[in-house]
Amino acid sequence: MSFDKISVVGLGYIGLPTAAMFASRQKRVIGLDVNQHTVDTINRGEIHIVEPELDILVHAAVTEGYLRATTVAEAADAFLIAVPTPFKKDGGEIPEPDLSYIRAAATAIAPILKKGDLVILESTSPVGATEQLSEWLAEIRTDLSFPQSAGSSADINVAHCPERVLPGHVVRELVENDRVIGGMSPTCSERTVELYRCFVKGECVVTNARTAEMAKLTENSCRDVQIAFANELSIICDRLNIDVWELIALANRHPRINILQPGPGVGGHCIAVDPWFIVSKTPGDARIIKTARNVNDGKPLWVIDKVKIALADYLQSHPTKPISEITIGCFGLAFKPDIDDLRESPAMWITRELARTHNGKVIAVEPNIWEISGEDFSLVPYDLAVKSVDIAVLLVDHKEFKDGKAPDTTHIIDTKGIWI
Ligand code: SAJ
Repeated sequence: MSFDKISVVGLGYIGLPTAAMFASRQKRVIGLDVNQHTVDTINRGEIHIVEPELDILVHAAVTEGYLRATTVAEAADAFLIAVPTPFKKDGGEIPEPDLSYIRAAATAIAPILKKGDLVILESTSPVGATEQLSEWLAEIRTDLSFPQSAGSSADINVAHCPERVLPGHVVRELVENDRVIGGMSPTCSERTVELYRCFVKGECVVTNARTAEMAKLTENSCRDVQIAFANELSIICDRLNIDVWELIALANRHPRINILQPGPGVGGHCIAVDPWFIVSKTPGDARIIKTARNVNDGKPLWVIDKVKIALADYLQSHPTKPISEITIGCFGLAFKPDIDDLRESPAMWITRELARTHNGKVIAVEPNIWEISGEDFSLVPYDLAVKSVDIAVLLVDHKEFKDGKAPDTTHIIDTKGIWI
C-alpha cells in the first residue's frame, strides 16, 4: 500500500522540515499542530522558526498545494509524531521524562486511524515509549489490532525513527543522515523504511523499537559527556592560568584525540534533556552520564561567579563610578550559534540571572531575535552594545560576533574563546 497522504503531528523544529521534505517529493502532507498561530503562519507559506533554507522549502510546498497545516486531525496513511518530550520540572534530583505530548498526539490521531496505517514516533523518547504509544492507541481503538499483540499481522504498524538532525543544518541532514528504524515488528520496520526512502538518501538501518530509542539517547549522552570533559577542562585551566582553547587545539593534534569545545553550559531541547531519560531508568548504573549532566548544568553558575569577580575588579579600578551605572552586556541568548532557539539555553539563564541580581543595567545582543518581552534586560543592536558595555559576557559564538569588533572594554568574560 502506498503512502498518498502523510500527517505530521507537531510542526516544530523537526516536524515542519520533515513535513516540507515529504511535500517537496510531491506527497500530500497535513501538518497538525495545537498552536493556531503556527498553523496560520505555515498556511501563508511562512515559517515561525529560524532554520536555513526552510523558508524556501515551506513556501514552495504550501504554494504548490502539497503542504497544509491544521489544528484538527485528519485521516492519512502515515502519521509521524514529532512533539516535544521534555522532562517533568518537579524539582526531583533525577528529572523524569514527560510523555504527555505523546499521549495527547495519540489521543488526537487514534479516532481517525484505519487498517493499514503507519504510526511513527520521531520524538526523542525514553526506552519503552513507542510500546507505550502503541498501548495508548490500542486502549482507544479496541476495534483495531496493534503490533504488541498481533506482531506483523497488526492492522496498525508502529515504529520509532528518532530524528538526528543538527539545528542549523536540518534541511541537508534530513536527506543525508542515516536513519535508525525500530519497528515493533518486521513489517512495521519495512513500512517505515518504505516511507522514509521517499527523501532519505542516507542508509535506513533497521532494529527494534527499544534499541532505536536507546540509540538516540546514547548519541546525545555521548556528546554530553564529551562536552562535560571540555567544560571541566575549562574550569581546571582557569584555575591553573592556562588558555583552554590553546590547550585543546594542542591536544587535538594527537591522531586519536578529538576534544570538543567548552562553553557557558549545554542547552537545547536534546543534549541537556535526553541523558536524563537514561539516568531516570537506570539511576544506579548511569554514573558517568549523570555526572556529565551535573558538570554541564553547573557551568552557568561558574560563569556568573566569573562575572561577579569581573564586576568587583571593575569597581576597584573605577572607584568613583556607582554600581548602578555599570552596564553588563550579554552577547548571545540562543542555546548555540546562528539559530534563534532559546530552549534550555544557558546563555538565556545567565542573562536573566545577571539582570535579576545586578544593581546596574543589563543589556543583551541576540542577532537572531528581533524583540523580546517580559524580561529585566533589553535587546540592543551589536554596534551599540560594543560601545556601551562596561563588562562584556560572550555567551554564544554567533557569526556576527566572530566577524565583528570585540566590545570596547577590558572586562570581558569570553565563554567561547572568540575575543581573547
Ligand atoms: N556545545 C558545546 N561544545 C561543543 C558542542 C556543543 O558546548 O563542542 C553545546 C552547544 O553550544 C549547545 C549544546 O552543546 O548548547 C548542544 O548543541 P549541539 O550542537 O551539540 O547539539 P544539538 O542539541 O543542536 O543537536 C543534537 C545533535 N546530536 C548529536 O550531535 C549527537 C543532533 O544530531 C540531534 O538530532 C539533536 O541533538 C536532537 O534533536 O536530539
